[in-house]
Amino acid sequence: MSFPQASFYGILDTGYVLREHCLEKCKALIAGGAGVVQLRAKKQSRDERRDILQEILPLFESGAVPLILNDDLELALEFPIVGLHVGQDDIPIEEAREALGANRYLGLSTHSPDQAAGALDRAHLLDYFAVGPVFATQTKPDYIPVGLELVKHVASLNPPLPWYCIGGISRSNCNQVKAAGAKGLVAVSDVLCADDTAAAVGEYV
Ligand code: TZP
Ligand code: MG
Repeated sequence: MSFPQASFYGILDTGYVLREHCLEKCKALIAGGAGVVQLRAKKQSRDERRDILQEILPLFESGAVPLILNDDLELALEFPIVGLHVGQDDIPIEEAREALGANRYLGLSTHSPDQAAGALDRAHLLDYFAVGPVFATQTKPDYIPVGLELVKHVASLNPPLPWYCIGGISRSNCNQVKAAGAKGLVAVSDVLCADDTAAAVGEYV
């Protein structure tokens, strides 16, 4: 099992998608060519998150596109094919890896050169890491943007595992992020708020 370094990583974020549109938006992310999909359902209860997961799970059963759950280890463990994404303030990756075992994916958010170095130091525990927010974003308003400088810095380290740039990325600025050395991009609001999410993802891919 090796995690893909896809050109586009999609996030089904319930801050932008009504419950009744989750399945359709998730299908659109995959149809557009997202190489990974994360469910990010921060406002929901675990039961509500489970309900969304159960609905979208059949889309991932072929194994072609990994499904990652944001920050709910216990719920991820209920589903054999679901991986986990954690932030710096969530469960430590040592504990998460121990609980997940070797056969599930684990990703980590990083927001500084030190945190990126920490991800590289512990690359044996991780399947991928994310770097951001690159630009200011309403999706994660309390974070200071890391800018293209951190993208360039991480690219210069030539990470031995997949990594994704995230935060404030849109179809109009993504070329700058690519030019800074990004391998894979995440855009949340830009594709989820597009009328045609699949077409928007397709433009990135
Ligand atoms: N982590 C860092 S920035 C971010 C997350 C979840 C939000 C990205 O959302 P958008 O709408 O693509 O700026
Ligand atoms: Mg978190």
